[in-house]
Amino acid sequence: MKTTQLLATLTFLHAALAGINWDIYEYGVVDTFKWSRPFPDDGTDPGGFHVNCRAEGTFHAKMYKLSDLPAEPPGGLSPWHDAIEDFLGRRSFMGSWDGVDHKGHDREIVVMEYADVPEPVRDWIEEQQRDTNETNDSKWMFAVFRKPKNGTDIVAGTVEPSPTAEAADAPTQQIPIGDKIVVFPAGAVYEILPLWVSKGSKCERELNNLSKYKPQAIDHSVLAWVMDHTKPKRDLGKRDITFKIEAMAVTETDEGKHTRLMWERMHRTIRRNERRIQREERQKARKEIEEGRFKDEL
Ligand SMILES: *[C@@H]1O[C@H](CO)[C@@H](O)[C@H](O)[C@H]1NC(C)=O
Ligand SMILES: *[C@@H]1O[C@H](CO)[C@@H](O)[C@H](O)[C@H]1NC(C)=O
Ligand SMILES: *[C@@H]1O[C@H](CO)[C@@H](O)[C@H](O)[C@H]1NC(C)=O
Ligand SMILES: CC(=O)N[C@H]1CO[C@H](CO)[C@@H](O)[C@@H]1O
Repeated sequence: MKTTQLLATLTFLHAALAGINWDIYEYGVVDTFKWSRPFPDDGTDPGGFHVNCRAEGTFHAKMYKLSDLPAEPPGGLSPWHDAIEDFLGRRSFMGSWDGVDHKGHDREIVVMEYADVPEPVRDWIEEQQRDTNETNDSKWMFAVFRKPKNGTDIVAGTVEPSPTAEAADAPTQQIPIGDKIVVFPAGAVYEILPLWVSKGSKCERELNNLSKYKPQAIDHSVLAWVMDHTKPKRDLGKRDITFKIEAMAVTETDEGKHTRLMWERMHRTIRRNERRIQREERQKARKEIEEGRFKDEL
């Protein structure tokens, strides 16, 4: 092979492998994680579907391990240590990116400035929080905390959701958005990916409608995936990461529908034939037993 060819092959391999999260194979994935990439990662459309609109966004966050909890910021999360432990302790861990579970104190959590979280996501988080109560808040996977007021201030628990528009005149003490952070296992974002990139896109209404969001393409659905996420440079004491989300609204093409129906018909025919063969084999077996008994009696 010529050097140029070899280089081209290596470049291609590198690009292909760069997209793989090797932690999946090294550490495993939590049982509850059922998501997989619903469209090709090379920018082409999902087969048999027309993409009506695409939206994407890149977000800045910090990624910590649970072993960082007792350490002082910025390397650790000591002001929120007990509050985060309490929050996570009452829920089953949803995994990190791709549902990966690094286990024990190596489990990862994402921390973001609440102001960096898009408005539709904040609305969803607060709706969940209002919806639940003391006895059952396990559905609510995003913990919103206030920032400490000084170097010795300890944050005791999550903040109350901001009042709804109707209740906005209620005399509550509002914490400014810039004084709040949100903490969550990365695996929690997959439930609501389209909300992260809906704002300002051409299909904002569709992306904001979570009942259209599906794990796999069907006609008139919304698909989304975490296309990329960086790792913190922990060896340099850094926790910063970015993650990129892409969402799309799709409709099935006529050709896609035609092909799907053909496959479905073929599968039905194959299943019918399998059942017929099984039936015939059972009959044959019964007949052989009866004939065998007849021979024995002779
Ligand atoms: C709180 O949640 C529990 C358990 O899901 C439920 O039985 C109860 O009715 C809820 N209470 C309120 C006030 O929503
Ligand atoms: C730090 O802030 C907390 C909460 O507001 C307050 O109770 C405490 O007195 C403050 N400590 C100092 C040293 O300013
Ligand atoms: C959301 O999508 C569902 C399913 O397509 C549809 O029935 C519903 O009307 C939509 N809701 C809104 C607010 O557009
Ligand atoms: C006690 C109780 O109602 N637990 C429920 C809390 O919510 C989660 C998720 O919605 C359910 O799985 C639990 O059964």
